[in-house]
Amino acid sequence: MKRLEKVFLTVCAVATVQAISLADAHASPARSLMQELDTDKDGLISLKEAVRHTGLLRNFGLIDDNEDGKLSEAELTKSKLTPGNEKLSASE
Ligand SMILES: [Ca+2]
Ligand SMILES: [Ca+2]
Repeated sequence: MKRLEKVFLTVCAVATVQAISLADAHASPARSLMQELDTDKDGLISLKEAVRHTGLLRNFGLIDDNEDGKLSEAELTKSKLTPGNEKLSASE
């Protein structure tokens, strides 16, 4: 019984790790940045929040399409200047 429990727990752990890495692989760069930098969870990355990410900060003004001083996930998704979006082909 003990042995079986151990095997079961190991299988669970492996499945969890696989699920996490799978989710990571599917997460868009925009989504990852939002999760990483949006510390106040308002769904926008402010200039203050972007300070922690130099690559994003450098292009902040260019990615901020509506110039409200904050980056939405939509703005991050469509801009090829968003770190991680380089591989996506430009659609313009
Ligand atoms: Ca925020
Ligand atoms: Ca904006």
